[in-house]
Amino acid sequence: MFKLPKLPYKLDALAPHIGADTMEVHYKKHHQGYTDKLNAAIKGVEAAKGKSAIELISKINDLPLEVRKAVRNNGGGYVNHTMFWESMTADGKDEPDGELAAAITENFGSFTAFQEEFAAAASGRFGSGWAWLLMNDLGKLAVGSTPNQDNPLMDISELDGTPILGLDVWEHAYYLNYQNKRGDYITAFWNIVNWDKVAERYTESKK
Ligand code: MN3
Repeated sequence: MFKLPKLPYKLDALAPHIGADTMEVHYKKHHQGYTDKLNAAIKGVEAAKGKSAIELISKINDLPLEVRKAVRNNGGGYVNHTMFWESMTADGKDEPDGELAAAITENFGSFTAFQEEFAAAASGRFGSGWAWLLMNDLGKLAVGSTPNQDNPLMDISELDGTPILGLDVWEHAYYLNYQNKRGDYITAFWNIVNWDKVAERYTESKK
């Protein structure tokens, strides 16, 4: 059984960029909902036994046909949100440093150019989904987006790689703070990125 992971800060910690009212619903209702529905979907499924959530979503095609859609949506939701909460902090750095900063400059030209590309992926996703900074299969940093709760780790995802930073662009992630202005939410996100955590994932993705 999967459990709702503990939030690494208080519900109001990310305000004013993401308010406590948004966090309350997003974490306690949406993330809890994905958790509960993932558990319900894999109950009694032999192929899912003993697997981590990441293992499950990485090999959705290994699961029985009748549970694949539920694991794609809710396993994806479970993993994506767990990663999302960890990717934010109230007292992070303005920009990445060290090896990650160097890799971003090498791949995108500059940190600003990376931010523009990431924002374009986030605002260009029609409907609900996620924007990602990921390590692709060629060992290069790349930006992209996925629909719904798809994650680049999924065997059935249109975008392949190891995600190191994700931004939830479902309306439930920003509507109370920004209404229809997704662009303002994306801009505010840069104030609360946990670059140390992203750097840790970057290092891990190179192994
Ligand atoms: Mn969400």
